[in-house]
Amino acid sequence: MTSTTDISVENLLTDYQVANFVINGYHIVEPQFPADFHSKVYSELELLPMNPGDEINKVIPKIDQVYEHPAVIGALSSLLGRDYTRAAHRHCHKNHPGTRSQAWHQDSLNIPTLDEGHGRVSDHVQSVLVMYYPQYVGSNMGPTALIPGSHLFTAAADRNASHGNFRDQIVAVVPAGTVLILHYDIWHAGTANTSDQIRYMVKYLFERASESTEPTWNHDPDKDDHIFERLEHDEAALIQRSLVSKRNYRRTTMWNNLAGNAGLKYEYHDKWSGDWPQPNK
Ligand SMILES: O=C(O)CCC(=O)C(=O)O
Repeated sequence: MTSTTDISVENLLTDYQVANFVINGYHIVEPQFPADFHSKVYSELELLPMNPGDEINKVIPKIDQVYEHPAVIGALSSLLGRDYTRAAHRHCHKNHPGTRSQAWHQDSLNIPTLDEGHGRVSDHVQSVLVMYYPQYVGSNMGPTALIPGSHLFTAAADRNASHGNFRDQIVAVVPAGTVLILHYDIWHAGTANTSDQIRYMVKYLFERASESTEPTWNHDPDKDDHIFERLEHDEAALIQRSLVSKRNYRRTTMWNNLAGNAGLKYEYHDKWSGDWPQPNK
């Protein structure tokens, strides 16, 4: 759990960044460390004789410093509230050269009988995955792929898992030390490592502990109209037209759940009336 003394205002997200997260389901932080910090983490990872699982932070305590960096704390406080907690589960992915792509998946299991925190929550941010890459990840080094906006859909078929590429998917080609925060429900996958270098990625999970009564980021109520416009119109990955209203409703509900009493007013309107579509020339 964080204490408010760890949180500095300049590290909190802006309205624009929180809207990006609601729309796309991810946010990237590049915490600043001394030049050799991440290469030292990489060297320590290379020395591990086995995967320590949840104990990765005990074996390499430097990794906790990444997750406790003020820039990461600021982003997590903005998305999960200031009293967010760190889950006991952690995992280090070691992708050797030759590792094949993972199947697309959501980490949330959506099994109602499991403890709270394992269901899908398409209108809130209850949990996030936080992935740390101690080395530069090039496009051939097994970057994490994700489908922007896919955290908002509960009806995505399990057979998505057997698909290859999706239109509008993105891959996280990132500098050493990047921290990628993902909504727990987003569809993602590790991709093939066709390089000659090992790609490490360490994953922690963080959870919301309480409902926010006000925005926990740098909120400016004067931006509300602009934010509402973005939630209504910004594309993440292209979807079928009839799903747009459901998506937008979930976006606004997610924003409002984060914003507590400073929520936006959602009103359904028929945006399809008006000019007929024009024939393609
Ligand atoms: O290795 C990766 O980039 C992704 C791993 C992953 O999908 C996961 O930890 O859930």
